[in-house]
Amino acid sequence: MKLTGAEIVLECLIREGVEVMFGYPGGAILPFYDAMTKYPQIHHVLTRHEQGASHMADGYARATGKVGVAVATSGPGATNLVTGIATAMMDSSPIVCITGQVASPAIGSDAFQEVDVTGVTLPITKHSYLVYDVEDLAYIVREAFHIARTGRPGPVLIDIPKDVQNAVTEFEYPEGEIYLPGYKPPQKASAEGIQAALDLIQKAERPVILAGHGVLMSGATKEVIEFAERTQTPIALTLLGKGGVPESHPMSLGMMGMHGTGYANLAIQNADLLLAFGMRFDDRVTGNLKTYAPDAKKIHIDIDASEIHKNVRADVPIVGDLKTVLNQILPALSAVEHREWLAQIRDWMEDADERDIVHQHVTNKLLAAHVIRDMWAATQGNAIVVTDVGQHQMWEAQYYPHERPHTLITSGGLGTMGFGLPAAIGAAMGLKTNNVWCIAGDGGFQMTMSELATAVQERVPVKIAIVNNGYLGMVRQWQEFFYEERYNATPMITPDFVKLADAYGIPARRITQREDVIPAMEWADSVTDGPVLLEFVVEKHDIVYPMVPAGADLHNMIRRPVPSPDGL
Ligand SMILES: Cc1ncc(C[n+]2csc(CCOP(=O)(O)OP(=O)(O)O)c2C)c(N)n1
Repeated sequence: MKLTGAEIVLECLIREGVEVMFGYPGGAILPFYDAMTKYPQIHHVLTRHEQGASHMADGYARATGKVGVAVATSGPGATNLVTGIATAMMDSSPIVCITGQVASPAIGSDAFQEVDVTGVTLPITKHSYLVYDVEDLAYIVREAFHIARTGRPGPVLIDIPKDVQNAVTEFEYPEGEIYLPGYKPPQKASAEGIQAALDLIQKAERPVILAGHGVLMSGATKEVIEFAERTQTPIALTLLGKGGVPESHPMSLGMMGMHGTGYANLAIQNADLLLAFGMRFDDRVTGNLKTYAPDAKKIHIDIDASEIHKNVRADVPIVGDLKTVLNQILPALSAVEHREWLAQIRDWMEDADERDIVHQHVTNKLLAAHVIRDMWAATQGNAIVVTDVGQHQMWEAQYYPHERPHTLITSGGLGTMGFGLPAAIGAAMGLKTNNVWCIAGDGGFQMTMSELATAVQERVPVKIAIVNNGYLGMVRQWQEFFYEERYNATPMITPDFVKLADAYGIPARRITQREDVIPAMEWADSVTDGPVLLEFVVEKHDIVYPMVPAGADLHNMIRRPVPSPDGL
């Protein structure tokens, strides 16, 4: 059958199982938008900004495990996708971005709305294509989805000149194996690697598992728990590893790193073996690399060979899919006890008042940590939470324990403000649920709040909680600690968020007292036919404790001071 390039792309998207795509039209992508009218089985969501489209595709991908699709025109449309692409790259989220490009004879002439977007995104995509020949399109789309979702997932960009979208050719879907000799994601570990790991595991007296995003990506939750239980090894989670292991599990130490639990960080610093499962030793997790876990041997299992030895030298490096590798290790793993080690960690836990919400008790002020803890109670810990970036994100990580994979969606690697609302819309659309809560700061929310209109237009029942402290809170915290309280450019006025919501036709409430938090949550829960917004006006000068200052030793945490009479 003879089809245009644009139609070929859509035919391929259908075969890839794409049901929804997020985008914004423009001249260079118009043939594709016109062809969409013949393919109503794929729903197109018109965002209000292309950044919203790439974050929505990302949120959709992280929530569903499927590939998210974002579409934009050439030039400014394509560059507006960039932050979302970089965010997806840093957090290994599989998205495919389709961009229009000026007609191929005009490429390189500074034509209207021409940007070399494959050049711009080269370092922030897993792979990118500029398609010159309509004959290549079908295979390229197939290959792009394959690359996005296999191995270590990530974003792939396909840039299609307008003439290639219009060109007509015979369409035949390329069946059969994808032939990519230079791209063979590893699966199994070598027998020697497994043996070397087993030797270290059996010898260890103070082991700690570092569970990262890879646990969720490879679906290795069951295997990690089995490993931890049989070897009595405590588990510290990275931010993106949250949900990979139930935080109520007796072996869970909660989150590690800059705002992690004191006892997770102390356990890591005192360990004699670190088992890094699908994590990449990010600087927010390690602190000062020179003093990081000085006595620990390291077993590092990761599907991406380039992560091995990148930040921390591994004694036993294993490149492979975590679930597959753990299934190689488990049959040979005998039960061990670590009584003294676990008793020591329990002592540290008892000492850890930084997570103890009781110490934050104040009667006349609403604290963000209390809001998050009450949200956890009201949702019985069962919501899919999508956060923005800042203090509220860290309080979420500390006070909203997650029991299941893919129930926390957050920008970890890039720390992208503005991620929350669009990613939550993508997640809610993908999961077709009204159980998605977006938690955003007043700063980050204002970056992409134009997507409220998208949520209304699509009647997405996303629940939005703005934690309004009148500041760029996390930066204010750094200014308080490290810049002698010079609060330059961090106090910020906000619109009246309740009126703003009203302008969009979104039901909304403002909450200023703790006793109103749970009733407001219950009210929000009753709104199911579109978005709903709660604005929590919280204490302005609050601090996320504990904090390992950037580059400091992991055990040198700034802890919560003894509470003053008003509790702060
Ligand atoms: C796009 C972007 N710009 C700047 C930053 C730096 N930054 C990190 S946290 C933060 C403050 C966030 O403030 P807000 O959204 O109000 O949340 P809060 O920290 O108060 O919870 C800033 C500016 C960032 N992470 N992303």
